[in-house]
Amino acid sequence: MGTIVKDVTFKNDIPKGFLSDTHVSYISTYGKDKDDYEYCMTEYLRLSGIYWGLTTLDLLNNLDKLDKAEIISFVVSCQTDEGGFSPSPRHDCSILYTLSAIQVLCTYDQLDAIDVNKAIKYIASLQNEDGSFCGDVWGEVDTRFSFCAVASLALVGRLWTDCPINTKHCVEFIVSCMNFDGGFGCRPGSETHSGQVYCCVGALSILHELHHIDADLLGWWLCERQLPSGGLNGRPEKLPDVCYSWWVLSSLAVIGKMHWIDQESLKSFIIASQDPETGGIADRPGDMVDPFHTLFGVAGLSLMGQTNLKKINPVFCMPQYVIDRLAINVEILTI
Ligand code: GRG
Repeated sequence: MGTIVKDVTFKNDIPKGFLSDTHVSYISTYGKDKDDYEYCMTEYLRLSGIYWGLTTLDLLNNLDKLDKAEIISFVVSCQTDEGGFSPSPRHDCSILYTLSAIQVLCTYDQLDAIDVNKAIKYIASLQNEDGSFCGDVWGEVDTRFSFCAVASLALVGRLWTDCPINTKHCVEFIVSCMNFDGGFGCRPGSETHSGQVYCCVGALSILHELHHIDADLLGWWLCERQLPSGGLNGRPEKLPDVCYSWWVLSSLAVIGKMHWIDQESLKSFIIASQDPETGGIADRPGDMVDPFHTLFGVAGLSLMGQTNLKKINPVFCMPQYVIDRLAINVEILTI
């Protein structure tokens, strides 16, 4: 008996090309009806949703389809007394939405609209003695939050000048989450997961500490994520999902191993996950689309050089021109 691979098969009626215009229309009309059930049910992640939609439209060269003034005033309304950002007004703040707020404002070059110093103090207040970060006042520790802290501080220009966190301890904590397979988990001893790999590789890249990584070993583990359908999974024995086109591929890009996977079959998987009627991209072919998977599908295609898409930065998941404007230099390993 051969190995049983959990994977998906394509039906005959899948889209053949990249449906740029339908994605512009899907994202630019998303949330226009504030009473829409799906829109109401996603209030708890709205600010990240705005980042996903705005970044997608920018990559698709259609940022002007959004109401910039309305978005900036919404972001401003999400800053709480603690200095951090909540996903929507009247929710608790967390470091996740603080990063999203900063990403949105940096894209619009409007950081001055918020109290940046208060946000910086909030981020620094979440660091623990061992260098790890809590996500919010409730205390959960996760390497995602280390990435959010480092990326936010880099974007507001406070990582290398007047840095309010202990970066040495931050790096030590991230390195303590590295596993025998070259990957990273949420905390020391936790299973490697591609999402956490993205966060740890990204944070180390921003901090210019990639020498801690075994690029060959990690590159091998990341390439093992590709299934016969061309799609990537987040860890062994799991189904492929378009969002890993970002978490896995961007990590490979940072460690200089993107050419190790079959990019043509990954492109086909993303293309097959589009909905030609509504626009947008789903987690896998035939499923319902959403703004999260639409961004990470489009971002993956941008990394692979899809024409008519702006170039994306593999660490910040933001258009490269924004990172250039901020003069941020991430570390990228060469082949
Ligand atoms: C700037 C893009 C960007 C992100 C900010 C929050 C964060 C930093 C990164 C999140 C990375 C992460 C953990 C991604 C994984 C998301 C995901 C689909 C998790 C699902 O996990 P499981 O276990 O799914 O439910 P699998 O696919 O393993 O079955």
